[in-house]
Amino acid sequence: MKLNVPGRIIRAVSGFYYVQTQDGAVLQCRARGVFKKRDIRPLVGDYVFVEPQGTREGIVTGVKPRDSELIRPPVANVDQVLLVFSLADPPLSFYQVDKMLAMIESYSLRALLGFTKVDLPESARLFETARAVYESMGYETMALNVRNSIGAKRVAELLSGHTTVLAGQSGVGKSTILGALLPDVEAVTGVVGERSRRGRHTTRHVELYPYAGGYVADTPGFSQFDFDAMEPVQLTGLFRDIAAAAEECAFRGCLHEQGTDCAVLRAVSMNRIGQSRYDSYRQLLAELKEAKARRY
Ligand SMILES: Nc1nc2c(ncn2[C@@H]2O[C@H](COP(=O)(O)OP(=O)(O)O)[C@@H](O)[C@H]2O)c(=O)[nH]1
Ligand SMILES: [Mg+2]
Ligand SMILES: [Zn+2]
Repeated sequence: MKLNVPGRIIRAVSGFYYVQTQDGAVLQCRARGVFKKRDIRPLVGDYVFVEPQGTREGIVTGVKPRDSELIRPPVANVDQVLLVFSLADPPLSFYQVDKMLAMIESYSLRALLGFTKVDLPESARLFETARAVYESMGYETMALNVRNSIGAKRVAELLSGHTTVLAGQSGVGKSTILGALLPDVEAVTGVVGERSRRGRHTTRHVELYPYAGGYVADTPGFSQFDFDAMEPVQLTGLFRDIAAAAEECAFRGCLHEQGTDCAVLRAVSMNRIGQSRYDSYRQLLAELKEAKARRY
C-alpha cells in the first residue's frame, strides 16, 4: 500500500499543484490521471491527499469535499474576505462597499471591512462616517495604515486561524497589508500585480500564504455578482439592515421601491437605514432587473 498524506493546495501553476503538507513541506504535484476523466478539478485552497514521490514531488490522489468555492478568484475553502477600500486616492465609494458586501453575503462568507489611507487629509472623518454605517450592522470595521501600524494588530488577530482573501480595487493597499503581515513574500505579491496588469484574459493567479495558523491570499480581482442566478427579491437578503426592516413590510415580495406600507422606506425616512445604503440597494436592484430583462 502506498502512503497518502493530507495537505492543502496553496498554489497552482500550469498543471502543477503545490501542496503544503502538515510538516510544512511543499510538494510539487501532478493530479492523478483519472481526475480529468471524472471532471475533478483541484483548486487552490483544496484539502487533498498526496502520495509523495521522493521529498519534493508527489501526486494528488484525492480532493476532500469543499466548504466553499469561489469562481473568480478560483479558490476553495475560504471562510472570510477582508474587503479593502481606501478612504482617499482612489476616493471611497459607498456604492462599491455595499456592492462588495452584498456579494460576500451572497457567498455566505464573513466580511471584514478595512479602510486604508486613514493618514490622508479628511480620511479620519470619512472613516467615522463609514464606521457609523457598518459597525451597527455587525461588520468588523477598521481604519488602516499598516505601514504606521494603525490597525495592523487587529488585522493580524482577525486573520489568525482563518483562510482569508483580500479583495478590493487596485491601488487601495491590499499588497501593502499583505507585505506588513508577511514581510517575506513582498517579492511574490509584486509578481501577482505584474500578471494581472497584462489584461483581463490572463488566468488569475491565486496563492495562499500560510499565516498565523491560517492562510491569506491577495487576489488580483474579485468577480462581479452572478446576476443570472438571482431574482430581484433576493437582493433584500444581502443587505442586513434592509433585510431586518423588511420583515415588517406589509406585502410579501416587496422590493421596497414605493408605498406607504413599506417598512424599509419608513426606516429610511426615520434614518434607521442610511440613505447611502438605500441608494446602493436601489442601484443594485436596477442593475439586477436590467440583467434579468436581458435574459429573456
Ligand atoms: N498614504 C497611504 N498610502 C498607502 C496606504 N496603504 C497603501 N498605500 C499606498 O497606495 C499604493 C497602492 O498600494 P498597494 O498595496 O500596491 O495596493 P493594491 O493595488 O491594492 O495591492 C502604494 O503606493 C502604497 O504605498 C496607506 O495606509 N496610506
Ligand atoms: Mg496588489
Ligand atoms: Zn418594502
